Amino acid sequence: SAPRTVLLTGAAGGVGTRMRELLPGYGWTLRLLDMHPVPDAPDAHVLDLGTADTDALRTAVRGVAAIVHLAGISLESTFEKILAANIRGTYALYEAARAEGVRRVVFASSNHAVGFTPVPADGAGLIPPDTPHRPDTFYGLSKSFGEDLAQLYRDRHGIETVSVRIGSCQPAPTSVRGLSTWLSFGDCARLFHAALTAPDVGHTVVYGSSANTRLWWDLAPARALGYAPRDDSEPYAAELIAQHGELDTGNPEQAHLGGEFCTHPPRWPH
Ligand code: 15L
Repeated sequence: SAPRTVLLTGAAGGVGTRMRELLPGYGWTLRLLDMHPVPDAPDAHVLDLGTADTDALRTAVRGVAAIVHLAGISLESTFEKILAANIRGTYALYEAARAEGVRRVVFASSNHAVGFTPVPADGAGLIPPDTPHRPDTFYGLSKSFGEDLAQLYRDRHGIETVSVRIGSCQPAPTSVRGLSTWLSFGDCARLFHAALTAPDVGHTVVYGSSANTRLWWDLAPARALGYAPRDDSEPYAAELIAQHGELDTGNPEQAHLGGEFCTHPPRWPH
């Protein structure tokens, strides 16, 4: 087996594409998986986790030290599509990991697992990872499920997972909400590397953001894994606030961590 080889699922996606560039810089050799062909990666495992046969999936995970699981629908969709891609897909991946003896998963959970949590008032405490699940969509529900699945595989089978409730992993924040939720690509790679290397994580849930001045949730659990974020969205604040106005938690679209996912969720186009 290859101690520094990581299987990256969703390797052709928005976050996966950037992690393909950045994670090798931390010494990881990547094996790639996606339902779509991965550009410039003829060796990628091209399969749909929701429908793949067991043998193909076991072959994809065989011998890796860990899995970074990004694959899935990343916006709201029909329950049936979420069920196949995110719920069955994540189950199938863990089952293959169990069968092949893979010991560590980094799961791309989402703030939308707790999206209906109210934005903390000024001076109130930051939201901790053990706040109750309050999914804001079927998409968020699939992330709540993934976190519970990770706990099950930890307790029954000893597979360790860091569930990272990613905020908004984009080149730059694009909304006033994003000033609180932004995760730069560089910090995302730093956090995934910490989650891959921290000892004895059991099942640990952390938030995934840069060190934003306007954070809503507690990054201490991520820092405890060794994550040292370098970015802060604050330099984008003046322009975004001039354009859109200050955050207004009296507006239902801005009242909860999940933002517009709570009122009119963006939908998966495919
Ligand atoms: C997510 O979970 C989505 O995958 C992403 O597209 C963003 O919308 C992000 O959350 C967010 O909350 O900004």
